[in-house]
Amino acid sequence: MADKQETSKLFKYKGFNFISNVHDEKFLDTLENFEIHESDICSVTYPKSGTVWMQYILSLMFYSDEVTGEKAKMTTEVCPWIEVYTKKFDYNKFPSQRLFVSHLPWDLIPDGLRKRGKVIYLARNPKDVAVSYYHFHKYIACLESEENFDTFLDRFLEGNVFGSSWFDHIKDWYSHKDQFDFLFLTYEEMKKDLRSTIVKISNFVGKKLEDKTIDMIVEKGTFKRMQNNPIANYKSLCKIHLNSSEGTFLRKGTVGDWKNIFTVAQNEKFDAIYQKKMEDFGLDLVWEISE
Ligand code: PPS
Repeated sequence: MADKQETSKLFKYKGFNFISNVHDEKFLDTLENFEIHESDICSVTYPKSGTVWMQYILSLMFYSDEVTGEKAKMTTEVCPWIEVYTKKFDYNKFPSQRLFVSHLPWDLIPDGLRKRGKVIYLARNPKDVAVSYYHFHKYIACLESEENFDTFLDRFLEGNVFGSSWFDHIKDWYSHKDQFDFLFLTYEEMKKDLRSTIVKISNFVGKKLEDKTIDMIVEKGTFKRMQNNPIANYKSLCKIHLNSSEGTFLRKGTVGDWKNIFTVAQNEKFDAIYQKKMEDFGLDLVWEISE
């Protein structure tokens, strides 16, 4: 097993699980009144749903010169996490077009986003989320990993992870979507047709893109290109902030990887819980696609 350095603990803040060493209660206290600008764009995800992918795509859309080339900045500098305090940033000194990513639940998001700014909610089918999260816990040495997938899956289904329950996250956001200027997207549709998704995003955020810019974003946003790109692959960031040990942040980037790890019993259990929790939620997710 990897060298475990200082293990982070989950802590609850207003009912939602955060991670010590990454999140700070005092900073979280300030978020409710975090000033939101008219042009702010915030991409919201449950963990392991394609956050970093969307972060890079938004960065390329608005700040391609800053995240490409020799002096490129990390995507986190151009499109930071709204809930992670970083000494380096004064968000009010950011350029007028601010971009954010967030894992926050709908009720902890800065209230101003209900009045101005835009929210893009990116969802991923929860079986692939669970598998990605399991590997992430092994990779990130400061997170407590589980002995095996079976015990991790229970933990995930109980919401005993950072981000709490996948079910609550998506249902709460989706059922309150009318409070926000809101676009709902899925990881799977990005995988199926990245170009169309980029066009959808650009229409939503009101950013006109030339065909060649869309081509550039599609090309740079592929899994392989991002995996080999130090600006987008999170390798250095994991080393600094999260004590990375083994594995990789951009791991497989596929739809349906859950089929390689779920047993029949795990799948039946998952489906039963999914059906119960999501029965009133009319949203069809994609569980596999042939690539
Ligand atoms: S985190 O830790 O919550 O911010 O993780 P997050 O970025 O939300 O999700 C990580 C998963 O997204 C995959 N990913 C991609 N898939 C396809 N194409 C591209 N370009 C891409 N970029 C990131 C990443 O590989 C993780 O999924 P898994 O299944 O583990 O590979």
